[in-house]
Parts: sequence; structure tokens; C-alpha cells
Amino acid sequence: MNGSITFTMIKPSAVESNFTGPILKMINESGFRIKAIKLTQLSKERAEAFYGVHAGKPFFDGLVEFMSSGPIVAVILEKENAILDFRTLIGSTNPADAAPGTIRKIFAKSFTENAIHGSDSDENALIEGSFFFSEMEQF
Ligand code: IDP
Ligand code: MG
Repeated sequence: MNGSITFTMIKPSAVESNFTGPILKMINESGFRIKAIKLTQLSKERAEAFYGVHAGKPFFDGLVEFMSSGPIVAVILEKENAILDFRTLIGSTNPADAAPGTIRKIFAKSFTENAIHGSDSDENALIEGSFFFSEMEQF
């Protein structure tokens, strides 16, 4: 888990609230370099596939509904120790538990609408990045 690449999505509520710029600024100022970026929207089917590991959990339907409700910004990021440093920068999944100064603490609306995604392993960064970027294998 000490590779130099991670994948993130700025989630629909944060894009809708015009937080894309401020969030990317925090990411850059924390030492991450943008390798690829795109504004796009997930269909319900693609949101279900992306979050397939959570299928059947009580929050799954609401998560899929939310994640397909509007545009997201998908980003490949590079930094030494990318996975763990990025998870630290975004904070806990539940923004109520997120540390002060973290992206989720500052920009989240709720547990589900928690502003941003971050990959949890090198393996998942590759899978998730490839979900949006055909050139992922090059990074
Ligand atoms: P992560 O995004 O911090 O890796 P995961 O457990 O992988 O957290 O969950 C994926 C996403 O599903 C979360 O970011 C959040 O949007 C949503 N989620 C997870 N657990 C809950 C919950 O208990 N209630 C509501 N939404 C949840
Ligand atoms: Mg996760």
C-alpha cells in the first residue's frame, strides 16, 4: 500500500455546490499531482458496479442513487505514499468523525454525501482508475 498513485472522485453534491476548485486546491497543496482528470456522470448501473463490494448493505441503494444523481470529477493523483496520505487528507467516512481540516469535515453534507472518494489500496486504485481512464495502466 505504498505506491505513488491513487484515485479520487469529487462526489455529486460537492460538484453541485461548486466545491471542485477548493477541493482540488487542497489536494494540490497537500503535495498531490493531477495525472488525469475528467468531469463525467455515472449511470445507475455504473454506480452499482463501482460500489459492488457494498451491494446488499443498508446504505447501498441511497449511495447508488446519490452517486448517479449528477456530475462527478474523477481524478488520478500521484504522490509518494499516495493511498494512506490521501485517506488522511479526506478524513473518516462519516464526516461527523472526520478530523478538523480534512476534506470531508469541511465539505461533506452527510454520511453518504461525504464530498469525496479515496481508494483504499494500490490494487483498488488501479481497478477504480481503470473504470474511468483507459490510460490508467501507464501511470
Ligand atoms: P470510504 O468511501 O471511506 O472508503 P466505504 O466504507 O468504502 O467508505 O463506503 C463507500 C461510501 O458509501 C462512503 O464514502 C459513503 O458515501 C457511503 N457509506 C458508507 N457507509 C455508510 C453508512 O453507514 N451510511 C451511509 N452511507 C455510507
Ligand atoms: Mg471505500
